[in-house]
Amino acid sequence: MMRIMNTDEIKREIEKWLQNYFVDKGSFNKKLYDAMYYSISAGGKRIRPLLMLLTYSLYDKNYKSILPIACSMEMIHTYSLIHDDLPCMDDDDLRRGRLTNHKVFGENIAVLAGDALLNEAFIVMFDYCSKNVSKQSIDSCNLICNAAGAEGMIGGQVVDVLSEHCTITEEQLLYMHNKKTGAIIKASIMAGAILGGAPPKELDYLRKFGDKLGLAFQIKDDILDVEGDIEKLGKKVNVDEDKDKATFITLYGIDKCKAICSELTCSCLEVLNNLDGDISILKQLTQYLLFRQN
Ligand code: GRG
Repeated sequence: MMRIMNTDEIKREIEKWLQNYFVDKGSFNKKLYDAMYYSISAGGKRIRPLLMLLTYSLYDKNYKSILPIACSMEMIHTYSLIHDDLPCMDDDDLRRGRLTNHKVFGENIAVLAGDALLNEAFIVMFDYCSKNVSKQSIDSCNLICNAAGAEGMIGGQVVDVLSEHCTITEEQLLYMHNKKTGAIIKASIMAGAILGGAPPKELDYLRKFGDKLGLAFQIKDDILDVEGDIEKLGKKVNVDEDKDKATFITLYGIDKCKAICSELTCSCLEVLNNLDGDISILKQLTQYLLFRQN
């Protein structure tokens, strides 16, 4: 009998992999691992690894074989959160329901913990590639590295930093969010599909899905910053307004943002309908992201 997968089961595997990875790490540098593990074990929705594993599962049910790559994505994401919270960036003291990394470990260790998580992600990816030598593994890791870099997440973050207290165009705002948030989400989806051996036509559909989902995710993030609950979010609200940041809310207003977010979600579901595999869990996750409270 075929076992039915669900997101809770996959999330448990992600948590287990991450926990095992950090067991008994470090000596004189142990504080660094403590700081890395503090932020990575603080929870979080694990959307990026989940998306990667679910997309992979469309083509190969043995999703556990790519857990290292999926978890390296979570390492990259967590590094970006640690750095984003630093005093020189957003200067936040609450993240994932806990004090931010620098509030607990100090700014110097927090910077290094972020750096080390990014490096650790590269180590995990290289290790996977050397054990699974194939064009798919190299292409997917290459894609992830690009999505995290100057033409991806960091590129978007730069526009975010430079646009504080400024008026920016719709084009700049879209660039900022497509890169800062969208690039890593899309790369998770595409890397999963490439590793699973998706045919080119399906890769095209998943690229479209990734673009739309990344944008919907960021607009929802902007909505939650205005209407969310600090307890559920595990981070401060009204941060964008306090920091005088350009967001989708400042550009379109909250009602239009909600409408765009719903339209994008519908469009994501339509794109998924073109795929041959069992898209039911991917659809559930897409809808959950629209209605999420955190
Ligand atoms: C390199 C100095 C330096 C800084 C990098 C790139 C960067 C800092 C920050 C950008 C990352 C960022 C905060 C993007 C916004 C994306 C976003 C909506 C993050 C929250 O993601 P969720 O909701 O969080 O998935 P959880 O906690 O659930 O994982």
